[in-house]
Amino acid sequence: MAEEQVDIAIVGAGFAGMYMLHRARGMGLTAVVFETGDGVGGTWYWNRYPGARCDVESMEYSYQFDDALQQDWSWSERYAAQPEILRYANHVADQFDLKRDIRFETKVTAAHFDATTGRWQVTTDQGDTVAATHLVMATGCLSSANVPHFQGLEDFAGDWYHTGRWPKDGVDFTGKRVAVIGTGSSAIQSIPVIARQAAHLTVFQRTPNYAVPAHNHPVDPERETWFKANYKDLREKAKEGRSGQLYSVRDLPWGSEPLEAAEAEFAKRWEIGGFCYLGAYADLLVNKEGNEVAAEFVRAKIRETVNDPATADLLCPTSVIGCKRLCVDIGYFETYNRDNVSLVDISKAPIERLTETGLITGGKAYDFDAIVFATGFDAMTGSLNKIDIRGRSGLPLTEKWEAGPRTYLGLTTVGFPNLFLITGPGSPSVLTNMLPTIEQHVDYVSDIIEHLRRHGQSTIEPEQDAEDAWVDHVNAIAGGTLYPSCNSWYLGANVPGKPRVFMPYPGFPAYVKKCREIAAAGYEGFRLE
Ligand code: NA7
Repeated sequence: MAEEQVDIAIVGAGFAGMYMLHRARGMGLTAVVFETGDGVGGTWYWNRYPGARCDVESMEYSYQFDDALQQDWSWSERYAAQPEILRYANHVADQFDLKRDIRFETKVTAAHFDATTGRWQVTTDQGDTVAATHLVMATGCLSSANVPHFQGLEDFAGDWYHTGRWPKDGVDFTGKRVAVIGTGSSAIQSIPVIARQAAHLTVFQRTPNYAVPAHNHPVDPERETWFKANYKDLREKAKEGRSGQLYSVRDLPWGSEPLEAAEAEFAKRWEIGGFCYLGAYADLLVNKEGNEVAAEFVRAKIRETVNDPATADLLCPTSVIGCKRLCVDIGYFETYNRDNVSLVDISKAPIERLTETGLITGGKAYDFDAIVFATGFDAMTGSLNKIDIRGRSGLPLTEKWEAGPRTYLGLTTVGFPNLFLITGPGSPSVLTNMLPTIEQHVDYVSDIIEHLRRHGQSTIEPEQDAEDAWVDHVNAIAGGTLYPSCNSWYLGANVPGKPRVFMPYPGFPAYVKKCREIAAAGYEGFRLE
């Protein structure tokens, strides 16, 4: 049988893979998408845990490439819940007839660059072998679940779940003794919901996290009408924001107002809810003193909310606020006032092992019917590293990235021609609203492919100097902020043994400008052949 040939092989049918497929078709190219799940949606397909919700406002968390699409779709809440986002992903897939080119329940196991044909040989666990001119990794930043290797996990007789691999049919915790391990965003969203169902919920906390209220509510029809009438301008304005969102970030640096004014500003933003809290001053992620005042304001709110002072103390984070992604919560801290919820501090005595009936920490045994691992992801590189990707001369990507990911623009990497990483390490990605970021990357890749075709060229690969300079540039920017001061997944610090490298690029507008300049200069820093 003749080998299957396509112009573009795309890995992943989340928002990035779906849009890449749509653009490929628009350019008259053949494309195939491989997707492990049995449906579209990527992160929103897998993260079905109770309370899962986007922390970017729904009116902004959507595609903008098609005006009819954005006019047609209506969001029901300020912050959309996972089922609604998954419905949206399916709506887009159906509207643009995407599913016929997506191979579901098909995992890409290897992708090797064949220097003789100049093509990528892609193989899957379903026996596909496809030769593709371009390989687009739309594998997502938070898609490789991090289940810690707890000793004794296989002995546990109850049920266990990871928030990022939640069963499709849901889980009924009614009458059950449940443990949640972790207090990141997934835990902070799921704990209030699980607590309302379970007989008892015990939360095991290694590090407390900052959370600001979502003040979630149904979308006001008048606001929706206004938003849709002004979508074009609003989308453009959002792109001027450092995270590609509309929330207000004042130009003022910390210290430009008296302390009372600063506190009033934090209070005002707390009432608005969401990420705008950190926009009170332009430099809150640079200025330690300002950051500490912003942090202390949140701690005071925690102490005001949580009745038991010892529990409140444990819930108060001490790190820099915003150093880990700020959580946006609905009734999280209040949940600790319930009689059926307890908090166990494991910062000094980690979980020793799991047992048949539960787990042991600090020499004490706890019994459960179910355990929820809200332990996060091997972020940004995890899903790439799970695939046997080999570039020129058979170089494995894992080997090249042994000391941390190295890319040019977070999009390409030396030695791997025509390999494109959508929202890869070294691009703004997780520090932004993912939807516009994805569109910017997919459009950029599409422009590159068009450029190659127009000029009769077949491959693009970054120059070593350009890649080295980019890596240094990202490190220098991150190094000038407070981001590297805590053990976040941005740094890979949550996965034992992972190299500590700050992976996302802070600053969406500067990044987009740089991409444009590079393109205008004939793709400066790239070798086109
Ligand atoms: P996060 O934010 O990485 O949170 C994971 C949590 O799990 C965090 O509290 C971790 O504590 C904890 N954790 C991880 N491993 C362990 C072990 N071995 N023992 C105890 N506790 C552990 O993941 P989320 O899924 O909540 O959120 C990821 C992103 O998704 C979020 O930022 C949003 O953008 C959406 P630690 O802080 O490492 O001490």
